[in-house]
Amino acid sequence: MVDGINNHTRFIVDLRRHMWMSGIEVELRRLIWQIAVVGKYISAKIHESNRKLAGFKNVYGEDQLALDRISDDILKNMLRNSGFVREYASEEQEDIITIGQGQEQYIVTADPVDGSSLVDTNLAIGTIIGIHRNSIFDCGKNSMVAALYITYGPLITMIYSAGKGVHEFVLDREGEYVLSEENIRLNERGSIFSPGGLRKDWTDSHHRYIDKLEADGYKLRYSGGFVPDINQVIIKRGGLFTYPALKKSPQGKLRLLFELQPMAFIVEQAGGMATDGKDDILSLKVNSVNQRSPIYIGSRTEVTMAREFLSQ
Ligand code: AFP
Repeated sequence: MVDGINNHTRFIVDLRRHMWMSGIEVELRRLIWQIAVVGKYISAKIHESNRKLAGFKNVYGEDQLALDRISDDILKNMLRNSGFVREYASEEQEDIITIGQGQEQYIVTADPVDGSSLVDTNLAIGTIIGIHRNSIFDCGKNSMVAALYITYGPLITMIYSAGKGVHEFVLDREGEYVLSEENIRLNERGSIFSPGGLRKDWTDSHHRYIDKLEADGYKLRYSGGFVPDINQVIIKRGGLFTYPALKKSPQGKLRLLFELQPMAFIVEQAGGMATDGKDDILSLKVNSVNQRSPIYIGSRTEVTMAREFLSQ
């Protein structure tokens, strides 16, 4: 039971209780909990920024940190103090950095504020986290143990998977993450598509694939924020997000480690698929922190169809 009324008593399953009931091991659930708490601080910083993103100078002409940098610092400091994290890799850092003593179990990857260029428009943005046990310079299948993302929209929501299904929590007015959707499963096929990149830069095979989705009646839903765009595929129980190989950038735009692996982990756990057009995203070996990859992610029907079109 999620949030039911029984004998006039309201039972709420919060994040900590849910992870405990799911049998997630203690250090991992504490780590996920702490990252979820950081989401509250990042959300406060988004409000404080009052939609003025980078600023770099405040009204007094003093240097100011961008939202991305501040959020990265908050996250890094929290992870350093957690005692569970050995290394940290972030979109905001050039390289992977050591933050533990060496015996800690986990390596965390982060895109602290994805879609920050949308802040001024007041569209949803998010935080994306991957949690690895082994070296991140492997494929996600071998190294990942959990992933989560937080969406800062009209509501603040957190979706996580630690390999035991995909679950959504909403941050309530008391500051508690309360379970709202348990064991989310994507349908075999959805009805929305979210295609990145400019049409003129698409390859012919990608063009043909998108034409097919349009002809089949898929509705266009693209905000320019990876987190809300993937989130709607998950919450609507299907559909497709793609940021393809472009003629001038065959690796596309999105980063394997910070954006694609965590979302692929979650979507696969929800019964969907994620591919670069040929191979599964989680089977791609990471060679560098800033590695990019094309992506087709969502329901099985659409992702399988993408593979077929791209192989022609
Ligand atoms: P920003 O973090 O610079 O806003 O980029 C967002 C993003 O990495 C990802 O969230 C979007 O899916 C993608 O870029 C959108 O890219 P386009 O602006 O090329 O559509």
